[in-house]
Amino acid sequence: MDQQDKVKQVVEASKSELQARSSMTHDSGRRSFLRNSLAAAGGIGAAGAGATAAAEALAVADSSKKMGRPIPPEEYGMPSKYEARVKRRRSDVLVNKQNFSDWSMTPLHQQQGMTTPNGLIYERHHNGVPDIDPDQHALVIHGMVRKPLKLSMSDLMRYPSVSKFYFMECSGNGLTDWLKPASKTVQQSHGLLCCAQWTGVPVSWVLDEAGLLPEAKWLVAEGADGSGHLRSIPVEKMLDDALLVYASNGEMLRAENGYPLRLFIPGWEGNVSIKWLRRIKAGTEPWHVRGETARYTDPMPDGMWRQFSFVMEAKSVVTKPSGGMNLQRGFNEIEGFAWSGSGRIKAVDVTVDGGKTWQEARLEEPVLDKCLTRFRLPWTWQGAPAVIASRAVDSTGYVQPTVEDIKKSRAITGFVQHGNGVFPWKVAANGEVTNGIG
Ligand SMILES: Nc1nc2c(c(=O)[nH]1)N[C@H]1C(S)=C(S)[C@@H](COP(=O)(O)O)O[C@H]1N2
Ligand SMILES: [Mo]
Repeated sequence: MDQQDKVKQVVEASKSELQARSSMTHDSGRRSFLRNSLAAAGGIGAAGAGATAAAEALAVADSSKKMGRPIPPEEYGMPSKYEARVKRRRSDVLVNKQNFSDWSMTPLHQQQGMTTPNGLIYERHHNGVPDIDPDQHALVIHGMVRKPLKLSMSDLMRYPSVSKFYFMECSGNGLTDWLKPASKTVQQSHGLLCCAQWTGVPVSWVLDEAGLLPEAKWLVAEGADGSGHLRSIPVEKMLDDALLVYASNGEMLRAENGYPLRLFIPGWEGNVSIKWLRRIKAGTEPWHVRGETARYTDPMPDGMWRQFSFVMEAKSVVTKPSGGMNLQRGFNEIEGFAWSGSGRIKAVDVTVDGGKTWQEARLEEPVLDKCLTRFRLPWTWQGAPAVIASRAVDSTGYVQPTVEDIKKSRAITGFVQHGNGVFPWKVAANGEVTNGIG
């Protein structure tokens, strides 16, 4: 028997095994759903290619006929050159005249799994990325404490550490797409969002050492960048779960994410997670800095502006299919992310008919507190126009609102913060997927 015949034999054998398996009756619900919808759709793999084409595909590959690239003495591994299109991108909706106060977005539709690779974590800087030598950097704890502290990076790294998975979202995420479509892709509409495993020292340990006075009710944290970005944070939250973070996803922070040290405030708007952290001062009142008066405030219907809207409330978005994709008829898995700054994701409902009917999606483990949670729903698209959206419910019972719901309690004027409305994607009969807001 020559090579070709052997290959054909293997292909035939695996085909009949597949047939036998698909006629088994004890399949789980999900498997049989997949089997039925794949059968209805004529399968996914090289539809109708047949044994000859399959056998050709199994001929000895060119890559098997030569030596591979050897391991260099040392290197930092990079993604395959074929993945070069996976990049974070600056907004093309709001084009800045300068790029010091700017942002870039995470390609959520290309993120696999739960964590965002370090090179794809969105960026938001008020004055560019400073270059900070960790050997020169120090964190000062002062104000209403018994013993002010000055901690070098090596001091901080002598503390025991903790590693936690959390999402981080900019309160401006989605600000261009409140009322009418502006963004073409989910990267641009929702990409001021990431999830990582953050490593560092609980703020409470350091405050304990400094001897925080009982009268201290607020702390202000300041960055060492050109914007001198600072925010006031209540003591309660700082003692609860705030972290002094020096690493993400197993390595030291990237310069753009706060190297060598950032504050990390789980579940709260990204702008309180001060990067390039240089000091924390304790006092009795918030400081009412520019970022708490002129910025990061929300207009209310009575003409007043709400301050200190810290929590990122439950939100979700479908990432597949999403804007810019072309849907193929037959089996498709609807996929997306849900997250809540108030706790865990309890459920995600998905609609394919613009909200007339909803189906509960499957949540992928692990489902963690204040963390991105992936949801999935198998779907067969028959070719009719569809409007797809998701709606998250969190462990407090809070249900992700529609933009119409939000309008009842907030004044929606131009670019507002904290937009967590249900977000639709439109699927046209030709499979084109576009932004369906408004
Ligand atoms: N020092 C400093 N900290 C900062 C900022 C900044 O400009 N300077 N931007 C804030 C904002 S608005 C957000 S959303 C997050 C973004 O963090 P990232 O760039 O690591 O994604 O950092 C926050 N911390
Ligand atoms: Mo932000």
